[in-house]
Amino acid sequence: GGTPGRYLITEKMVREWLPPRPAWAHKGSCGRVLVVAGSRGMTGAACLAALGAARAGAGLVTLAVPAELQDVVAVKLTEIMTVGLPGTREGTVARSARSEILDLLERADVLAIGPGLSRHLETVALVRELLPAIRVPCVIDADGLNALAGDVQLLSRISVPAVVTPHEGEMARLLGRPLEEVSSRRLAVAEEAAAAWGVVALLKGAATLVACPDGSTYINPTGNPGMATGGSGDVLTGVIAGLLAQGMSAPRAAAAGAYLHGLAGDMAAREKGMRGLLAGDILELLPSAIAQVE
Ligand code: NPW
Ligand code: AMP
Ligand code: MG
Repeated sequence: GGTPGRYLITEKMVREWLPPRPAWAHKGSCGRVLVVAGSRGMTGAACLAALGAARAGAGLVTLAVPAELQDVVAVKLTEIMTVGLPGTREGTVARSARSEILDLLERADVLAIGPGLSRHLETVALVRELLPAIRVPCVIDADGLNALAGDVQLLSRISVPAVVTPHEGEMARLLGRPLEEVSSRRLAVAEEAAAAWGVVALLKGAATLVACPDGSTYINPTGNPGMATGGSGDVLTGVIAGLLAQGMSAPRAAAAGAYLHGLAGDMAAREKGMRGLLAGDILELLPSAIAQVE
């Protein structure tokens, strides 16, 4: 109860929100994540998102990529299952992958979609046709969001809890507004988006904002400029999906995900320095970040 407000995310909050891992847990009970991501040239984004979900504690993670890329990602990923989807000549997910993805979602608890998908017209059509049909909570990022630019009302038609994770450039594209407007009005932009679309709107950057449809907003204190490196957002997408899969609500999964991702980035920066930090280092330190909070 109470009126919604603005809150700094604290370690104590995240500790209280993290779902217990009962002694009788098994991989099926810890949540199954389906990641739809990647295209020729952007397989890394897909791998980082899938591993982010696994590192956040999801029981089972399946990565679906264009079929021509399945072997590539399978070689890189030991713990993640992989699926090949119908692809285009350009190596992106084809429009005709919709029914196969919906079939895969029958055996998943959460969908994460977008990292590295590209802005190919067929892939854009796929995303637009898929989202209104999904029946599990989802995280939409990167090219999954770019696909909605010009038809952002599609977000209001999603009938399940959803988290969108734009950086400022993606938010500007989604809204069809200048980048400067987003950068100078971050809080208002995130809060208006959450209210208008009925989704959790996580606006990335220094002090990531997590605006919720009920009007409350969480502000993340963790993270550092070393995280301004390719792939770090793709890891975050996976982390939030992994937390959703373990039964957290969309606002809490987004806020705790931002906090833990930033804390792992801070630990990585302490170890390696900010300049040489890689997205993979954030992944590697996620378990330590979670252990510190728990
Ligand atoms: P500029 O350049 O500063 O004028 P894009 P992307 C603007 C995949 N990746 N943070 C910026 O303006 C992703 O998953 C694959 C960031 C520019 O116009 C996506 O699918 C990797 N940008 C795809 O690449 C590793 C900001 O926004 C635009 C900004 C494209 O994603 C890398 C950049 O956005 C990457 O994750 C801000 N705070 N503020 C892989 N290894 O496979 C303004 N901008 O064009 O959507 O590019 O984010 O790289
Ligand atoms: P993306 O642009 O999608 O790769 O996402 C970048 C990730 O790194 C987001 O989680 C950002 O919040 C984080 N990040 C980037 N730059 C900074 C910064 N200067 N301070 C804190 N976090 C940052
Ligand atoms: Mg990104």
